[in-house]
Amino acid sequence: MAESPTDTHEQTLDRDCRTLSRHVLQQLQSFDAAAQDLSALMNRIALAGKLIARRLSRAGLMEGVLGFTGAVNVQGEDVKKMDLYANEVFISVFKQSGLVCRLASEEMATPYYIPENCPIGRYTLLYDPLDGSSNVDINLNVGSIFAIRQQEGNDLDGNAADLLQNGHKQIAAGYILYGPSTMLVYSIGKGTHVFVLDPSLGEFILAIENLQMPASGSIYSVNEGNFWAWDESIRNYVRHVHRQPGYSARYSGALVGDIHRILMQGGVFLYPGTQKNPEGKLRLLYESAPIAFLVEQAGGKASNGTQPLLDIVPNHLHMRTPLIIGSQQNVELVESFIQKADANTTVLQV
Ligand code: FDP
Repeated sequence: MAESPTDTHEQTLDRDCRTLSRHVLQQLQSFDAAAQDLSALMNRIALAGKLIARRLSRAGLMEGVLGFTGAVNVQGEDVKKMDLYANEVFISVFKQSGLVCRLASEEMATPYYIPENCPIGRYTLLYDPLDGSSNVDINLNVGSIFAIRQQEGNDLDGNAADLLQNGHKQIAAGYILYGPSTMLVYSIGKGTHVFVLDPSLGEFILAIENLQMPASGSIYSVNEGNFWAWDESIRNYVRHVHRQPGYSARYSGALVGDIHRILMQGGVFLYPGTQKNPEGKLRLLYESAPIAFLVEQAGGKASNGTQPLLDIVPNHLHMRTPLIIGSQQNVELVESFIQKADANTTVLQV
């Protein structure tokens, strides 16, 4: 961050030392082994973010970085070379760390086990290595999303069944936004905090502590290309918004970018179900639950339209869910349209 003329040396130094790993320890107010582990875990995630940011910043200059690999992932989506790279980066930074026994990612059908970590690594990292990858070839913002969960039991059959639990079980969650600057936003259940990568130091430095998002906002963020595939209740909500003065549509095609705007400025992001995909597109464990954790810690709200998002228990690792998330009042307004439609359906059925 730029030094202002009034900054004393001490202030500048103090600011430059507000690093991510130190912040985690301060939040936990402890230096015990569990606190050190969580701090080290966040530090590794930050390293993954720096490696991915570095590659993205030079992607247009290097051979073999952009475009598709030709493979299709477990989600049925074409894999980009950067998806693959980002996925491998997270695995590499956690090898020999002693911290994480398993990594579960949107890009892998089953979790990746790191046997040398397993006797002691009691955490699991869940992640979307490169969110919004349709933006990657055109140099627009993309992100990485992560959550940390405690491993329960020894997972001897390798099914990772203990991961099928609600979002309140997340110990930490966050995202890295690769934009004009690289930002890391995280929560360990003690508020939501924003860090900016200072490239001259190679460190994420605290920029906003205890971010509180506005209770309402004028942004609505949704892919309106799906308008005729949505349920009538969502169409009615969007018709309502069109008639209100002051709303603005903003949709970048990368969840992390759209959520970052809403966290900062308020409003609502929606990815509802469609006729073809009633559960929508976003993955509960790797995308929706971590983002919901952050947004709720910043005073916002997240739901699938009828149920708090963090209460949903997945029935398989790659489960998808509709997502309505953002400022509390905006989310409640969308929910009221869904409830109205549900009530009408019940009356018709009676
Ligand atoms: P992408 O498939 O490009 O990785 O994670 C899914 C996601 O992007 C989100 O980042 C984004 O909000 C959404 O899909 C965009 O989907 P649509 O193109 O269907 O709007």
